[in-house]
Amino acid sequence: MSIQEYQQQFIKQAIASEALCFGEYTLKSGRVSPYFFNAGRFYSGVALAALGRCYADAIVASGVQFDVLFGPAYKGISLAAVTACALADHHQRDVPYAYNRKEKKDHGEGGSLVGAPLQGKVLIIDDVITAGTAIREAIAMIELAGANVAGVAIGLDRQERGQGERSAIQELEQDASLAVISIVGLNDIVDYLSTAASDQALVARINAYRDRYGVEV
Ligand code: OMP
Repeated sequence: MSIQEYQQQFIKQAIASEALCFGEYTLKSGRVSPYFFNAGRFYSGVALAALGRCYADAIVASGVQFDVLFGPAYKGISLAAVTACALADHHQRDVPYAYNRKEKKDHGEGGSLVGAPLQGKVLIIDDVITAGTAIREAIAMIELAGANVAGVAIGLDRQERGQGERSAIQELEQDASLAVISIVGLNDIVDYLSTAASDQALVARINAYRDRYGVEV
């Protein structure tokens, strides 16, 4: 499928905000990657609003049905909030949202869950899944609250192998039968960069990384 308008907007905004950076980055896995995605860099009102629209567009395009959004602490919290706003402003959908605290409060409203009650089908909003550790924790929290996980929406699918031949995303889709929605995958970024003649050396470095660690998509 050709790249959608919201996907192009996402890549443009990510590069402009330096949320998508190119260089040499050592990942949690120890792999040295020629690019890194850091959603924390979407830190202005314009960038966040654009990001929320991209998540909302990707979610609506996927057709995944859900009742509540859940943003795991920390980065998922603001992502779920801006997505809920964009669904209301641009898709006429008033969706409740919730998030967790990393540390339980024993006073005030108490507990570690904040916002809407976790009921029905829950869509998790996060930035990136690499090994899937953070997402598995969020899934456990939702199930403990007695709700079901409808799926996960993330900004970027790095499309690289986990421990085995598949990516953590493919494992979630195939083994846990979850819908994983990503605004873009690495292949979209490569397609986007390939159109600019000045980026050919960068594309070559990313392709070399992809040959070494990438999965079939
Ligand atoms: P998992 O919990 O292993 O799925 O990985 C998510 C984490 O990957 C994030 O919390 C980041 O620390 C890290 N990360 C990025 O944020 N962006 C990337 O492009 C790559 C990584 C990474 O280290 O793999």
